[in-house]
Amino acid sequence: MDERRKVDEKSKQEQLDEFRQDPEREYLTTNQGVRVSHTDDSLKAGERGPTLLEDFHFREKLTHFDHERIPERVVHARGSGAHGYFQVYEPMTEYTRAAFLQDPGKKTPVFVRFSTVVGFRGSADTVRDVRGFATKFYTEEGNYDLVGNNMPVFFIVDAIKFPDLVHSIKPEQHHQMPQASAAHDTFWDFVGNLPEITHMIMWVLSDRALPRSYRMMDGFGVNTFRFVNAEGKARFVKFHWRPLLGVHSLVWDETQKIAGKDPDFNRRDLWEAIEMGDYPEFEFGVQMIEEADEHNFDFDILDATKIWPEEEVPIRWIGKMTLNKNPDNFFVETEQVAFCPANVVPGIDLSNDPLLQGRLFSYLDTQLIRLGGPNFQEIPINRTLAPAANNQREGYNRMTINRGESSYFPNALGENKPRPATAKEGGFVHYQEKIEGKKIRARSEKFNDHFSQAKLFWNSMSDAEKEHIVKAFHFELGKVSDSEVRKKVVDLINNVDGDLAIRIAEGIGVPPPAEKGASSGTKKSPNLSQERTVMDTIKSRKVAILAMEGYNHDEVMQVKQALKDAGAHPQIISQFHGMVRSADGKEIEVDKSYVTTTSVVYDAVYIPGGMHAETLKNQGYAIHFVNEAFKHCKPIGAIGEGIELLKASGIKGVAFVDAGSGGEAVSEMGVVTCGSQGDVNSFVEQFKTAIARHRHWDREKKEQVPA
Ligand code: HDD
Repeated sequence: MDERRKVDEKSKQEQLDEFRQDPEREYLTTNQGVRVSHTDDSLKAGERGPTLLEDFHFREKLTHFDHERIPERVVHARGSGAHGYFQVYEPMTEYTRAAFLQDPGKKTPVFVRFSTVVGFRGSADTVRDVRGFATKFYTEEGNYDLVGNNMPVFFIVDAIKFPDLVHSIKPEQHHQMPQASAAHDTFWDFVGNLPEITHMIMWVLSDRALPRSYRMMDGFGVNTFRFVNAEGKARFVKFHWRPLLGVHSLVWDETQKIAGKDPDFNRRDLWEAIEMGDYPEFEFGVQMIEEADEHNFDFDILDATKIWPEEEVPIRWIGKMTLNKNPDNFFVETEQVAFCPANVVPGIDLSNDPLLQGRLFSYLDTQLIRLGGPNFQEIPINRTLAPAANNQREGYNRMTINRGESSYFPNALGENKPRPATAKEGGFVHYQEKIEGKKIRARSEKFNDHFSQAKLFWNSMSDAEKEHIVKAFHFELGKVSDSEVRKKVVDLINNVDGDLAIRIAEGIGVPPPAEKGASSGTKKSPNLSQERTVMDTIKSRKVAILAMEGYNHDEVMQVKQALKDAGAHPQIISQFHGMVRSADGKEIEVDKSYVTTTSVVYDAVYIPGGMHAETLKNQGYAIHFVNEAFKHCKPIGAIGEGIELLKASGIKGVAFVDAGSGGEAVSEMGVVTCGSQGDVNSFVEQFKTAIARHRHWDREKKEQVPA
């Protein structure tokens, strides 16, 4: 066994243990370890006199505090991290020599950071934005970083335009508004002038930009990489993550409300899920293209504004990642983690994708200043498990105590160590690609089809998804004050789909395009639609149970237990915290009160039977709760007298069973009702099915709900 494999037996968690400090230490000390006797008053010349410079404890405490902030990431400033592990399903030896992709029995530690892109570090989680999905694999051959997003394409084809893109979407220069939003003039001005952005715009205006949870979104490497096997044979690859819980989104109105009620919504969801043992799981997939087929597609496979449609290049699911531990310290782990697409291991190589090429420079460059100099790889979260050994020395915050006098190669004094490794010894050998060409600022012609895949995406959406995209355009462009900017975007979209351009124009007060655009294709790629995602589980869904004095205890206990058994998290909500009494004198503990929670943070709501319905139907809070859940297309269940609240809340267009009836429960558009004499088991089954569907978009056709 060679040296690298031995170190893998030490887990990342064990490595981090060396740096963990628990709060059980008895005495407060200075950074020099000297015990402090008093920390409430500074050292003064007399009880009412000035503070003395010699108060080293005061000075040290304040000095450290004054320097606690580091620059936030220029993009992806707001993020949340988690530890976990990755396992491959079967040896990938035929395609790659990467050691972590060979042995299904091996667990490779990972750290993942999910993020929004545009907002500052303290911005809200639920804004319309791309989500970052960056994974650091601590492999036995060194760190491999897959720095991806939850959308498979990007805004631009060449990294040289990245500063322009980011300047346009960030808050405007003169007044620093708006926060964490693309809905303003400069971004849409940029869009209208850059046709290559069109495909990505379709994704950003779709429901993908509003994930219900970091645990319920896809991940994509976006750029084209290579797999290289031990014989040196290479294939082009694209990487994918897919969540086992399916890809689910919030509703736009809901995201805006959550941004106020719980700006940490996605962060909290990830944290709580891991604490409760609902470990997020993602399957890892690859699409592979043989080198010989490089030019056999309508698109250029090095163009990051294009997908490789699954119909043409199937995805092979080769492994699974499980996130099972929250960080102990947000700053030290999640804030200081540093990802870089250039961090690859033998068996995974780069391509000439011009977006990727520029990224290879940018990440290290930004980290040098963000993390205070060239030694940030020594920060515990960034350390490799394979020992790093080279002749780099000194610089700010150097931690490693290198021994010996030589720090150069070749050397005789240090027996010529550390020396380069051959490929057989695990050395990274860059794939030998033959390159011939002129030194020019240009791109290949195939990059210039900006509309076919935007149209493919549009064609693949369900009616509800299409409607959401149109509404998103109405919001985003509706916020643009310059009508010329708005018009230019409508003209751009006219190249994708004439009808879509007309629908957008209608909502934003600009004339439709003079000539309806020619359709750029009728092809579909069905898996692009979220309608095809996993909809057979209610695991980790939050279900609100509204209960006031007089609720039906036995029924609540039965439904609550059934939901729990299926992996959901039911919570009792009542006017006040404490206990609430049932009709037959039993009690149940309230989880959240009317002032501490709101319908927008739940996935479903259930109104039990019992006399409490008389109170509920006269409470604005309860009426609004149900009403809003209905508007946001969430599953709603009601039994017996609970149905009265549905009626009081103004829900129309859905048939309820009679409150006092018997028989099976009835489910319509995700509203499940069961009479007080009815079959609660059938209610539970139908309610679970409705929750598993996540949202019931057919309700959106009934715009009558005022919430
Ligand atoms: Fe980037 C951060 C993803 C293009 C320059 N990027 C960053 C993060 C993610 C991505 C997930 C946050 C990592 C973390 O959690 O710390 N970026 C992408 C994807 C791209 C992409 C999927 C397209 C394929 N990025 C891109 C380009 C450039 C950058 C073209 C510049 C040439 N990205 C950066 C950066 C950041 C960054 C400025 C900010 C903080 C950092 O790197 O460490 O260097």
